Amino acid sequence: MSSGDAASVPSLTPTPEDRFSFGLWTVGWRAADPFGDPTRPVLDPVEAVHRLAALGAWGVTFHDDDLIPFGTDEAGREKVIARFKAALEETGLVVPMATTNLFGHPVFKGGALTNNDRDIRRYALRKVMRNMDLAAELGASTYVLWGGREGSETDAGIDVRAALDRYAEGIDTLAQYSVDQGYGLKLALEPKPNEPRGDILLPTIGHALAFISRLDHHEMVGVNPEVGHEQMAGLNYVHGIGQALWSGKLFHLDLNGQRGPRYDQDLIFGHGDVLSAFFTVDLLEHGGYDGPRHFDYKPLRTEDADGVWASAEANMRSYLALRERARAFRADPEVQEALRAARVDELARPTLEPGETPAALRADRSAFEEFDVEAAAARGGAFVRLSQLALEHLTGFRAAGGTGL
Ligand code: GLT
Ligand code: MN
Ligand code: MN
Repeated sequence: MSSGDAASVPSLTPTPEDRFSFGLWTVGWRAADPFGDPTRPVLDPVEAVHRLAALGAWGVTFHDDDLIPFGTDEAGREKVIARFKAALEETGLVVPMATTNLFGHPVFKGGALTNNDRDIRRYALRKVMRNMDLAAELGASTYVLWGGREGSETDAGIDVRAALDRYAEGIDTLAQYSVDQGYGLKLALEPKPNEPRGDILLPTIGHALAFISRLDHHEMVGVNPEVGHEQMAGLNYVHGIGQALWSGKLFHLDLNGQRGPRYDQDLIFGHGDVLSAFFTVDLLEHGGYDGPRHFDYKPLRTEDADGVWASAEANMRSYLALRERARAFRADPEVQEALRAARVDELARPTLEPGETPAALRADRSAFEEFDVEAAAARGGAFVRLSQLALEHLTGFRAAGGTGL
């Protein structure tokens, strides 16, 4: 544990045990934006695998079209897959998750699984199934569905209830396909409020969880929440993934950075709201999440290839630095004392006594008639000290033993 002296400064060098994974579309982003052309050349997925492995990553994820360009014929597809598999074998990188591009081709401009055009919905399902076959073959356990084109720009053109019926039908069909094929793939829905559509269906973690509860195959469908997507909606990511964990639905996640409600920035993890990133890592490390630490970011458009690999490394170093700071925070006796002072532990105690009935509570005079409501109202919450201790740990001004530097 860090005590502040150079010899014991923890390493920020990632290893496969840290379970860091990256989408091929992240490091491979060519940086075209609505106002300008790409600033970087095409990145060979095989090179991406080698570079990520050399940096200490554990896994790589992909959309069908990231690996096999749209329209590639069957022979070409087989060749690409064989090269990719060889790179995985050489490096030991795993494929924990895969997903489908249901947003790039103009055919999906009006949606995929919820397109008004039934033939397009059937095409979209087939496109997903084809890549589920490959995901299973490569050993993935999670299949992500981001419905970026499921939505509308005008409320006149969409029947939301019918769209949700078709969305549910699509997800249940894919879940059934995984069962029928014996793939063992669980599905993870990724919420986003807007962009590229004016409004996207399942805009937040909460919407997605409510939707999942209505599915026939609800037990095999969870969420893949992205930091920036919740923050675009002005929501608290830590609370969002907290509720997903509480629901047993945090199947996977997309870590990145965002600076408030604006366009989807996909910054390096920690390069947006750093205090929220600290509490995100604290929750993941201490809240029972054991899935991949997956980064979904875009290397800045200003960067060349060196900048791309520096940014991949930066995501992992941010996570490791925050993990170390979160551990120091939890280990600090002053923090533990401050947590007790703020009664954080008391919230884990059920409000009713074991076996106490509503009628018994109704009859308990100490809970109401004799309760000193004014004294309770006058008690301070003691949250400021706790919050400041977190900031002082985050900024490195306190060491694990609880001493200021
Ligand atoms: C796209 C989107 C991401 C999703 C990817 C999965 S695609 O890049 O912006 O947030 O996670 O489909
Ligand atoms: Mn994402
Ligand atoms: Mn994003």
